[in-house]
Amino acid sequence: MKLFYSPFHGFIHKALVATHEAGLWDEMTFVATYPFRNREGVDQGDRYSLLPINPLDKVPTLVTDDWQVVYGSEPICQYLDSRSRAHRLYPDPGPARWDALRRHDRAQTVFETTVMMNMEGWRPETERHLDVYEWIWPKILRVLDELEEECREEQGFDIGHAATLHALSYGDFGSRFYEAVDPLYPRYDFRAGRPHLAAWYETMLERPSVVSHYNRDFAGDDSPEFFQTQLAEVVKHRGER
Ligand SMILES: N[C@@H](CCC(=O)N[C@@H](CS)C(=O)NCC(=O)O)C(=O)O
Repeated sequence: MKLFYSPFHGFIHKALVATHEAGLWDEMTFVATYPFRNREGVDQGDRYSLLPINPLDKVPTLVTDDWQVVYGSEPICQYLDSRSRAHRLYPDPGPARWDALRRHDRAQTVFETTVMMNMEGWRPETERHLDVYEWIWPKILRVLDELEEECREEQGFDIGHAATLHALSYGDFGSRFYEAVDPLYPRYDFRAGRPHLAAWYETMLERPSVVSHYNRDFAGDDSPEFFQTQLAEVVKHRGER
């Protein structure tokens, strides 16, 4: 299997957590893919374009051992979970599953809207749209408050929790590393005033699937040449199917 993903390990990647939790880490070839800038902040243009296998040109994109392309983090996590030989992240159909999927969707929306705010910050300061921040931030704050309530109870670990770690850590990453200064809540700390959420998060940082990559250097080859070799292999095998 190959996982094309952006190797910014300053935040927790749901697809990497799912790979690790499933016990499939050693079977995965991790292919560094920069949709925009690399880790040095240099725009990569189309040197890492996934267009031959994904019309959305987005990471993460998974290629299975049968050369099937699965894109979108949610289908990828479901696929990995279906092959799990360790900790399952998706409960069977029933209330526990619907709750996990609800929390997953909530976190995914927080993540994707935080990406939107970060990208808004790439514009020159005078061209940023304040209404984007005013629309998104109240949703995020309500979610954080709901998380604080939920974390009063003992939590298991399912796809909703993995997605929550992804979203919260990405928000941290955004406020620490992006040049954008949020006009409403610069350098916002989700832990402040939310002790139960803060405690849960700290505990989660010790989970092996998080330790696997979070705040660690990417150890592989992140050159465009390696990316292109891996992509060409996929295109070739798909052409032969
Ligand atoms: N719904 C997708 C969203 C993934 C996503 O937003 N990926 C971003 C990187 S953070 C991307 O590849 N952006 C490139 C682009 O939109 O051109 C998922 O969950 O996988």
